[in-house]
Amino acid sequence: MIPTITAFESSPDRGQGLARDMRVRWALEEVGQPYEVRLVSFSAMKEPAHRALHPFGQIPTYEEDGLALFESGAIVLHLAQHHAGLLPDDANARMRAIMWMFAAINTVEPPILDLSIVRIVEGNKPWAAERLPIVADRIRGRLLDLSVRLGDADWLDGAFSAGDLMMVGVLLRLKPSGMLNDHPSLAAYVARGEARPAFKRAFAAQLAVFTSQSSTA
Ligand code: GTB
Repeated sequence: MIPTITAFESSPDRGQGLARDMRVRWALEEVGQPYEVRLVSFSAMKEPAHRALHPFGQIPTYEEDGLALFESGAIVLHLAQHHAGLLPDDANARMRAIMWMFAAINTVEPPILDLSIVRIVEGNKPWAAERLPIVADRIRGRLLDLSVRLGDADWLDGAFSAGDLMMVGVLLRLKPSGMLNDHPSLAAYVARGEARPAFKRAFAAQLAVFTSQSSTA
């Protein structure tokens, strides 16, 4: 059975690849697994039918045979465990790649999300101007530590893995801020991820959702 994922029907980022279905699409492309996409509106995401798949009423979700998953990290891990190409064979190296997936979504991503929240959701609060530099400093700290660990390596731990896929997916959200440019090695790391043919196919697929809508609007 071809798996089905869900994505935004109306992409708020206008197809820049910032929504989390991008990571799932990228992983599917890396492992060569064809997939279908069901586009959901913001209101449909909150309906019981979608909440049965995703208790928090969000995208992405993943359905395949008897399995339904939510959480982009869990979906990418599932794909990496069931297909060759995203996790090393060696048990220790495999676990380290999974560790980097957790580091991406649990250590690096939270302050990056906070930056969006303080800018977009809390931007008109009287304390937003004070909070913004604090959040930005937390991001800078994470970027510095990550760049030190990456050093001059291409990827975080040997060959490209699901850990890199998640880390690049998280860092991409920072591109518009210019903060990555303080660390040329990290900017180059993200660019290496974006240069992968699987990334390009995934990016084009999610962009097509937006461009097809704007051409018929
Ligand atoms: N932890 C979950 C995961 O990793 O799968 C988080 C899922 C999530 O946040 N989904 C968002 C969603 O469905 C889309 S990705 N939001 C709708 C809602 O909560 O009602 C977050 C996102 C949205 C938009 C942009 N953008 O436009 O730039 C970027 C990222």
